[in-house]
Amino acid sequence: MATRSYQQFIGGRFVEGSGSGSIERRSPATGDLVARYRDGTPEDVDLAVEAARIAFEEGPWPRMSGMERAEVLNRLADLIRTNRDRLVRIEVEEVGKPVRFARGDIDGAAGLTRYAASLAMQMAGLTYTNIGDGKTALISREAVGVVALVTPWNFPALILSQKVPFALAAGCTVVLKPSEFTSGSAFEIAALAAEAGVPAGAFNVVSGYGATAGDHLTGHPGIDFVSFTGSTRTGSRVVGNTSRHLVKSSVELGGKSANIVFADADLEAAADGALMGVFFNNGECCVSGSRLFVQSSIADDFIAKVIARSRKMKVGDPFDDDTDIGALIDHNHLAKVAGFVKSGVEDGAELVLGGSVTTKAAGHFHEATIFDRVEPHMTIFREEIFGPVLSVTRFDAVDDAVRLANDTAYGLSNYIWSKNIDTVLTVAKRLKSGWVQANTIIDGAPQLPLTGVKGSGFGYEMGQAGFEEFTQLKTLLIQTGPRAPVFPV
Ligand code: TXE
Repeated sequence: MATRSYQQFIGGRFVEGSGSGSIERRSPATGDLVARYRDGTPEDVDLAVEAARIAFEEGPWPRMSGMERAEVLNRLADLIRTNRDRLVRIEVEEVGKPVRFARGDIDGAAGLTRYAASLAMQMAGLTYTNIGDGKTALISREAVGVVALVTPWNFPALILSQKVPFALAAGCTVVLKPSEFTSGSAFEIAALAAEAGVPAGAFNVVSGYGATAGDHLTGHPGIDFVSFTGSTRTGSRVVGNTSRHLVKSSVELGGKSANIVFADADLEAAADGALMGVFFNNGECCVSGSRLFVQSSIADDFIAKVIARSRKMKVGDPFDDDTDIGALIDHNHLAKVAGFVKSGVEDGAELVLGGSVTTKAAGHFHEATIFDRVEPHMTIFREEIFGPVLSVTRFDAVDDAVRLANDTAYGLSNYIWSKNIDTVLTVAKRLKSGWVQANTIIDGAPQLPLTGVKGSGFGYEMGQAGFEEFTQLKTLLIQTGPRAPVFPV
């Protein structure tokens, strides 16, 4: 595939944009120039917000019936499916993720879009007729308005699909700022949305850097709601931006999830889960199970099993169907991951597998890496590494597992492996995270909301709750018949 060049997508068509700069994206696996995006300026953002505002106030999209919006979104889901190979290729080239995971992302994007279409038809309110003589109250659910969406680089098409179709289903209009590393699929999907019948201005994409385009967009006075996915640090800045204009926001941020294996678990399944928890998507995943807690009575054997399987992880060409771990997003991130590994060694954790930047191929690769005997004071226990690096900690009692799991600034997801339903339920209730999965890991469906607590943010993605983020309630109270005077004459 030749180098792809994208202009800004504003008002239903590709436009040059106001700035002269461009962002070059090189494949993190090969170094080849794979894409060029415009270096979006505040003026580009202003134009996109204006286009979205006109589309919201005057355009057909918010006024179309739920059925009509659902038809358009279902066509978009079909188009994502028919363009699967192209979208997969873009994700692999720009992100460096293994192709089999990229296929799952694009299928997931189509699935989320189809689910959002079904919600467009379910947008309903509530009526009260029991609040007094002659009184009727109608509580209606309305589109929140023009929404700003900011997405990260680890699942470009998938995470935008956790936001865009849900916003469109509600009747909102959208300005999306994708990551400066991986903007290709956002432009491709915006063009497909136009082909599916999303009217001009209802879905705009502006590429650019976070500090310029992203910051201007999330602090824009013309926006009614901001949905952000990214780092905790940037999320906190975004919430600062939105608070200036008292704009509602939803922020899905980093994580440091616990993956807890009890002695009575199906240990084969749990071992596979341990690998999935840390190596899926190169470990560049907010819901990674990057802290593995193993009950002491089975620890030696179980950890040996996990190490033996991890040794087989194939690191390299992300286009190879057999590759398990592809290239990390860029050299800075690779250096950051390597820095965490160094700190693990210096802090006294036991490096039992890997630990090096791999020399197997050109590009930004890191070996599957495992540390045993990791303790809570160590940096690798506390910080989100976002790479193929697993921390293992042993525990004795259920209480210890819960205490260790909750000993983090984050609260996005946690995982439990046990055949005992009492253990599963009592531990799940005590874990401080928006998401808990038992005997499965990094699993899900469009119907299931994702949310964080603590440093992992707030607000919902996906599910009915994720849809409702893009709506607001309006209460209409009507008096029919005579109203008792408050100041009788
Ligand atoms: O994230 P940023 P980065 C974590 C992960 C990773 C670290 C840094 O630990 O190593 O964050 O990644 C835009 N106003 N996650 O630096 O900066 C930016 O352009 C508005 C977890 O890439 O948060 C991009 O579109 N927007 C995470 C998006 O924010 C701004 C996924 C994310 O970038 C902005 C990614 C600003 N001032 C990283 N500055 C997850 N939750 O899955 C940047 N951006």
